[in-house]
Amino acid sequence: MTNFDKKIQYLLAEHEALLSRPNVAAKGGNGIYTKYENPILTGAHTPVIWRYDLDEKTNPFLMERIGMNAAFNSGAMKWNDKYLLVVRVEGTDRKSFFAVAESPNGIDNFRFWDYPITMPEDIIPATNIYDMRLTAHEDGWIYGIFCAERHDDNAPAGDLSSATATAAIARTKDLKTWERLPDLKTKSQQRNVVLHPEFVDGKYALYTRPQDGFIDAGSGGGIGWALVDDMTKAEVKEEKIIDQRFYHTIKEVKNGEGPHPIKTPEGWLHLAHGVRGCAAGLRYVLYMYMTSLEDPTKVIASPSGHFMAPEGEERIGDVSNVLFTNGWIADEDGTVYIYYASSDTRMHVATSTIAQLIDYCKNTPQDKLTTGGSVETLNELITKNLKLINGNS
Ligand code: BGC
Ligand code: BMA
Repeated sequence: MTNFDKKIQYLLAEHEALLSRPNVAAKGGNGIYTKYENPILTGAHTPVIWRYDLDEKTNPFLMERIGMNAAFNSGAMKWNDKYLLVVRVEGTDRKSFFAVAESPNGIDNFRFWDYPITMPEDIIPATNIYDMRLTAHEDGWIYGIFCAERHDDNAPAGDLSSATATAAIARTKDLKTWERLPDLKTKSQQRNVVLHPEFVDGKYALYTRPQDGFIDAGSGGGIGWALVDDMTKAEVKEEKIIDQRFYHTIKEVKNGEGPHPIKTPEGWLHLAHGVRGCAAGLRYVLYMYMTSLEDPTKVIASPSGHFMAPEGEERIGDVSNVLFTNGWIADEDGTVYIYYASSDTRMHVATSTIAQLIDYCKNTPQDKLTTGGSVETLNELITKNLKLINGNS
């Protein structure tokens, strides 16, 4: 074996060791979900054949030629008994693209398919695409809705940062070949648009997130809901805000639907992100709510505060202090695999169950929106517990 071949073998063995590393449940926790010790995907998990030219003639130093910076914000679904993620992979060139990674058990051994998704650009090409929400709709198609970002050409000359966010739509039957549909027509810019899995009154239903500008959700109000006749020419005519933002909460500045909600006998379970601003920038956390089966626009449970927030190494990355989610999988046995990214850098999994998440939503106290209200809620629990502890003595 030549020295060059030995170096390749070493590279492949290191990569395989990373991919096959078992993931174990982290100790402790809050009884609501279990986090795991290792991230499930990072830039280093992307295939060696994406990053290295393995030809000694053209790459005698065996250097990385195409750097992969991060693997985060992934859509998720169960597919042929595998736990499958449509990952936002970001190259060192800051362009993100989608690539499928699959695992046999949902918590480790995630492996990327050989090729990333080549998303057709026959509609209007975008500069960057990211954060796909996957929905296997009852019409038989799997839809991917994602953000298409383009430079805002109305910005003053020299402003190379102003951009526009639009909800782009594609559909597939096999996750390999995608048909691009026209972008969602809406009055405002949109990020975080998610397709509900069922027809509602014979129409497609979308969770939306109207925003005043590229970053600013402004007068948008919160997570919206809109019915659409046809996904091949989707247009939001009327938008109703179903989950509002409030002053001095974890979703004061922005919020957005995560993956599509999970149907349970007690209502639809929703996972979303909430954002507040502080001296360190924007802080992104995850929160939950439930809507009614009879009227999916009606919120029936709204636990206060964050469901999950960045902890330990999750706090640090390219965009620190961020947890973001756009994928979860509910298994037949009631286990829920929550796929979340930390700090725009890496993917993690946490597990819970439908029963625990319903209990969390229904029995976590609601936010009374003031310190006085929070202390009142706290005192009620303390008094109840003290009676339990001292009651029979
Ligand atoms: C980034 C997104 C981010 C958005 C708003 C985009 O350029 O790629 O990750 O959500 O800006 O900050
Ligand atoms: C956004 C999202 C995510 C990202 C987050 C933090 O607005 O759409 O892509 O994780 O910002 O940068």
